[in-house]
Amino acid sequence: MRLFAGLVLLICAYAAPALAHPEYLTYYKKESGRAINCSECHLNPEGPAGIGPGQIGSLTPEEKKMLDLARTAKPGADIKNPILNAFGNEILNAIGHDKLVELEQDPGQIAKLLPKNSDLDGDGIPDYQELLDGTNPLDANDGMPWKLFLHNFAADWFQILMVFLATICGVYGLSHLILWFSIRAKKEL
Ligand SMILES: [Ca+2]
Repeated sequence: MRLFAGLVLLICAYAAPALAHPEYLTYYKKESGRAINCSECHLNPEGPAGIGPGQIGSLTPEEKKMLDLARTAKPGADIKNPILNAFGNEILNAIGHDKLVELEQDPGQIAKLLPKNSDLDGDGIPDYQELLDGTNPLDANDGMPWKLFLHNFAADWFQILMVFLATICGVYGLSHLILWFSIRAKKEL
């Protein structure tokens, strides 16, 4: 009987995704209107609890020590939490563990406390803005389309200008070539 109860508890523990801070997810889902999940900050999209890759149950003893250390992180620290991705660690090190937990009551403050010029995926959209937009700050192809367009246009304006001029010249030359053939054909008639 005791074994059966233990099995039920184990199954319940891993049956549903256990979210570390559902308040954050709920807030930024509502703020952005996008279906973001735990992979915004965690290595595993199902959250930290479980035995899958990047979840607490699969950590090595060394990684468990890193996790304990991460739970003492102060603002400005340089600590790597083994269950967080690069963006999650950026948040942790910018805000500190205690303040982060405290902000469960006010998740909107997280984006305000992040560095304004950090852009981990280099797509031109700052990480804090990607959090507000509900896009992935670690995927340069995932961003609000018009923001990505403006960034790419700013980065590649010279090439775009050259292509535009080449197209104009090509169309101009082709139209005059057709005109020349047309005049010549009329003369031969
Ligand atoms: Ca970005």
